[in-house]
Amino acid sequence: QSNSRSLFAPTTMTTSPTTQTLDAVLDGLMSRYSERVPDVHKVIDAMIATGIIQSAEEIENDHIAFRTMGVPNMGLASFGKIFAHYGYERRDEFNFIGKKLTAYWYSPPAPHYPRIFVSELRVHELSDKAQRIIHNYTDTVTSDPVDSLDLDDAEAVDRFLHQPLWQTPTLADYQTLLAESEYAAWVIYNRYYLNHFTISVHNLKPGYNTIDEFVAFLESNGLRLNSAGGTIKVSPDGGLRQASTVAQMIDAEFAGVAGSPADTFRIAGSYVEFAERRILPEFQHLPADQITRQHRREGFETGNADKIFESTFTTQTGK
Ligand code: OOG
Ligand code: NI
Repeated sequence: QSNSRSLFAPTTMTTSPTTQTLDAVLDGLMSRYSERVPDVHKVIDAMIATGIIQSAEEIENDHIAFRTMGVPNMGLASFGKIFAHYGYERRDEFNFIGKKLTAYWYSPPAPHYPRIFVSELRVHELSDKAQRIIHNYTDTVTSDPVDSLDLDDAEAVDRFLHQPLWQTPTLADYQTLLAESEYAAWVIYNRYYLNHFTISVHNLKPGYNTIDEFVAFLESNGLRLNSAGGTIKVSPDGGLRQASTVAQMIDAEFAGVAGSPADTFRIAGSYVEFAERRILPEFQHLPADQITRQHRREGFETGNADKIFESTFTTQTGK
């Protein structure tokens, strides 16, 4: 069982059918993601070469993230049902006014699984023109596709998460959306592809277990980091500290218009994030070997997240 798992899949003793399905779904997400984001291997290889870890399985995945389009039959309401089925619980809601996004985070069914952060574009807040473009694609989805998905069939779920939910966009539509909402442009092309996974740094060995030290290590290995609002994003309580790479560019193939050949254009794909969760003040007296996830800063932070979204924005990728 464990040999068949790809990178970062959680190791677990429990073998309930639901857990096995979740393991397989996470495996599928992580393997496709690491194929399309070369920085994943770049970071892991550097961690191994530096002796921070011996193998990728030692990495703790703090959370993974998805983006959705807030239109009927899709968005948070639809997507949330997938991981709820595996025991994830919906937690705090976040509002990103300028970016027109709503997000929730979901806590996992067991502490060795990643948290999940899912956001949704409030499409109805965009200009009529942008709304028309989006609906042109998404209106082909006339019922909630998750309702007809067998969530106990890991292969079906894997296929669903990596399939085109709507027609491939034209480059002109992509660029019109990009000018108004970089998030909209990202989702119209990338759909439910995993947006990022997150390396927990606080359990790494001394010298690398703070975000400042880890960022120094990343920069010395030539990784390009998101500088929006400063490279290290710190929550007001000081407990959640995050950084991320600039999204990797992918060669995207867009639909040809009126019989002309398809257009290829380089657009933002996915990225890698790094998080330090500090021990909460009330647990700071505990010996280090007794510290578990519940003793550290939980959840997410609007101010941090607002800047992390920009990892896929042209202001960062075009730096
Ligand atoms: C998510 C950005 C927010 C976090 O950890 O706060 C985030 C995204 O880029 O879709 O990942
Ligand atoms: Ni994140």
